[in-house]
Amino acid sequence: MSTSRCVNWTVWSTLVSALLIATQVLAHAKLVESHPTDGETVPSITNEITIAYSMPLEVRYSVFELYGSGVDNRAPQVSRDVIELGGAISEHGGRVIRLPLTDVLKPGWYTLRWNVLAIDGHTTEGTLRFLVQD
Ligand SMILES: [Cu+2]
Repeated sequence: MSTSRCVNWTVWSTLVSALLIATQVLAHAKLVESHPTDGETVPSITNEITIAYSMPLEVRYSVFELYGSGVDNRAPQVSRDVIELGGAISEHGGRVIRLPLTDVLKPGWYTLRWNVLAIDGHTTEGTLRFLVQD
């Protein structure tokens, strides 16, 4: 094999590897839809948070935590106060997660932190912030 063919093969295999890695990154579970949406203002009667992902989750190994001061803070800061959630309910084969709230949310900003395991074995995480109006 000539030197140029060797170089071409190296470049080609590097490109293929890069593409495979890119495809795997794209295949991770991503948040595709939610209620509330990030940054949304919602009425206090909201009784659950719903999140849809791009691929099914292993809900038992996924963590959802809701933080909020419960006071009327106007800045979307992350509070240390954890708001109790009911158990996560998985629907549509694990793509849609419903998180029932056990209590009426007081006005103020809330942050949902999620760290989920998808069926492809990869974990992804993110936050969702929303404002409960007076
Ligand atoms: Cu993945």
